[in-house]
Amino acid sequence: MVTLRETPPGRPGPQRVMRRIGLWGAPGSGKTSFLAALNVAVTQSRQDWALVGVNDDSVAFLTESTSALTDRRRFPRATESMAELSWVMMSESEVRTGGRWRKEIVKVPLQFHVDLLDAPGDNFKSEARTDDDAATLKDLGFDEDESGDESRSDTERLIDNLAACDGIVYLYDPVREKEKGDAYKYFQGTLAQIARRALQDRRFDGPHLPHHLAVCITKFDEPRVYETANRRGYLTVDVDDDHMFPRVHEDNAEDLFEDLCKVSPTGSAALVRKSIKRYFHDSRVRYFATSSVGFYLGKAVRFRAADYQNVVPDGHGGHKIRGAVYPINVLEPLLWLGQQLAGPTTY
Ligand SMILES: Nc1nc2c(ncn2[C@@H]2O[C@H](COP(=O)(O)OP(=O)(O)OP(=O)(O)O)[C@@H](O)[C@H]2O)c(=O)[nH]1
Ligand SMILES: [Mg+2]
Repeated sequence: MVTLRETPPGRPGPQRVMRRIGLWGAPGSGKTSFLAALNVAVTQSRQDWALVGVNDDSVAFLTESTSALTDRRRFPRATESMAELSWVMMSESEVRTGGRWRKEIVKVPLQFHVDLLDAPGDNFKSEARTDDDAATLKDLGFDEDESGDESRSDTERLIDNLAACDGIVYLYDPVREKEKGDAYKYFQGTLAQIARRALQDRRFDGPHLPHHLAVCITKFDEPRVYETANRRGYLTVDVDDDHMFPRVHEDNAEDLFEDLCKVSPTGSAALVRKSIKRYFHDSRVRYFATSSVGFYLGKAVRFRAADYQNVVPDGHGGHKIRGAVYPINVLEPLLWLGQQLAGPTTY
């Protein structure tokens, strides 16, 4: 475990948020790249965050995947087996203390745990279920989907873990959706299983699941995604960003998701959107346009719309990263979830 800085006597102790955050997304949607970019995003952040692995495997993942992205400029390989990662994100938060007459603002350490499983996306595919499961799912209004159950135990562990989380990062890959139109296949089965577990544990909040959901539209740097956001007028620039990288304002990210749903050849993305609306409380969902690698800068100081593509074909059927990596909205979804789950900060 991580040792925390001692808080002076009489001062509020560290705010420990021991909440769990899960990761969900179809194969190739960018889950491992997102995690690999997190360390870079933390380092580049203007806020003082530190990301620390709590066991050897988690430290090794941080070191190796970050160096693959930044030094070798390679994406991680497709995930073949499930990896358990456990990190602590640490910063400081300002807290108001004191009684009615004497108020003081002090800085206290803030930390939250990110425990997650990085699994091959295939585990999220809809699966055949037992008769009991089928009956419960039917009661909840879900349709069944027939497919194999080879990796049942890994899948069960993954879904149990996701269901027990307080916050979930769901990665939606608009590029895959445009080509394969199968987002719902990797969404509905998992959602049904999470719902079943929430029902068993009496965690439903009215008609809604109790989880907070950060929906990340991945590969925002990809021309088809970037140009859609540009055409719709969703782009904005953070005034504090020296490189002036475009972003989608958080008020428009949901609109971008909706627009991208319309180009799905199967209409599958629209079903994902409907399910999110139906099963998650509006106030617990936020959309982000995310890129793990960001835009190409080269030797320029500022973003150039004429030459922004940071991911190009490697000549062997894969992709390589052209220049330095500037993750966009990788840290932010986790911070948003961390803040939602932390509760009020006033003592
Ligand atoms: N343009 C762009 N492509 C990305 C980005 N992130 C991932 N990719 C592409 O998507 C591919 C798959 O990314 P992964 O991170 O392996 O996806 P995954 O969800 O972990 O995939 P599985 O482990 O197979 O389930 C990468 O090899 C890249 O080609 C991104 O931020 N921008
Ligand atoms: Mg992976």
